[in-house]
Amino acid sequence: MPSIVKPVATHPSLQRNELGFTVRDYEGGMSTLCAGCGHDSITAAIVRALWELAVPPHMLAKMSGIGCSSKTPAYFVSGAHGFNSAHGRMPAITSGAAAANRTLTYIGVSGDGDSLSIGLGQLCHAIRRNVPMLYVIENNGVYGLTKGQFSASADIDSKSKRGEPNRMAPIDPVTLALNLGATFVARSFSGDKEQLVPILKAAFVHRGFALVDVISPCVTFNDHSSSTKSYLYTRKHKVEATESNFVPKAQEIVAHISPNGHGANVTMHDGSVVRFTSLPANYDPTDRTRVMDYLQQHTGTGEVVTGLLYVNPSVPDMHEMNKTPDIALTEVPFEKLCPGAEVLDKLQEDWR
Ligand SMILES: Cc1ncc(C[n+]2csc(CCOP(=O)(O)OP(=O)(O)O)c2C)c(N)n1
Ligand code: SF4
Ligand SMILES: [Mg+2]
Repeated sequence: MPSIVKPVATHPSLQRNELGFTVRDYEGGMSTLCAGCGHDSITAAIVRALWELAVPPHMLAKMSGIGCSSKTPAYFVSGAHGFNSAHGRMPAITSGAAAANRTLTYIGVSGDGDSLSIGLGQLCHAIRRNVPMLYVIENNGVYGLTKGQFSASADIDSKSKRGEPNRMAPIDPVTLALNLGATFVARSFSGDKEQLVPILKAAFVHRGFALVDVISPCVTFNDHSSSTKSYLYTRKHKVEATESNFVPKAQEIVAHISPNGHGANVTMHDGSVVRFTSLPANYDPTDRTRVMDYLQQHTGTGEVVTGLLYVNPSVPDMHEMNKTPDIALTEVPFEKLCPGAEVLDKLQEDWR
């Protein structure tokens, strides 16, 4: 229990969403992270996105592994379900929870260490299965919680706080996800809430697995002048490849003209729309090959390519692939869950 607790009183002038909740209803406990940590800005963006989407707090499940980043779910939506799993095991726990209850909205918050080192296999299989969840990587290039060792996302020649250069090639979660067939892939920056909130909203409603890699500087161990995951470096080298906003299904979509004359609308499975207001020439956010070509051209340039980079709302998710019941297992009548020895014998016979 943190020593400082947020006051429960809410200012009467605070705006309410369609469920009658204020943004305060989507907050969590007081953060115990270092002041200025990028992870806390991501928390604020998650709170905003959930409030704007009017997700009922009790219908949200917050999942995480181990790391400073994995502490994040404690800091938003106190009224949600939550499971803080073992290091790198959040995807398996989320897959199981979603299989048992598909009616909840799932968000997993992980770190670059949690996701790209110990949990790399878990992440890959959650992508392959198209587990219906928003998967946020709070990417700072280090293991913050264990005092700043390089993680697998550290760039070649990026230096540690003590001045040692990293020699190993990084694993880029965005290209990894695209290679594995991910159906929603985005990258953003903790310092850009304006870009991050609409991306998170689209990711929440996406059918299947939505990966959002967020550069999130670690002020204590990796925010110095020779780091490529610092605030300064990211601000200087951030390139907004795609600009998009999120239009909920009830709202009218008005025509738009992008600055470079190139935009697109992508209708999500629930009827809401991602409106791309600016895209690079010849870029199609629904064409995996073109997106991968674009990223390949920008690899090794030092640029940090951001935006909702790829989306395909038409691929079946884990539930459709496995024909899971529409209701939570707890709601399935006992006779159906346990149909008796005769029915099970017949089932086995059919498989012989
Ligand atoms: C099985 C296991 N191995 C190692 C650790 C030690 N450990 C705790 S957090 C962590 C890495 C965290 O890095 P990251 O996921 O990037 O999170 P950050 O703290 O940077 O947000 C490690 C190696 C552990 N807790 N459990
Ligand atoms: S050590 Fe780094 S990642 Fe962890 S809370 Fe502090 S600034 Fe954030
Ligand atoms: Mg980290």
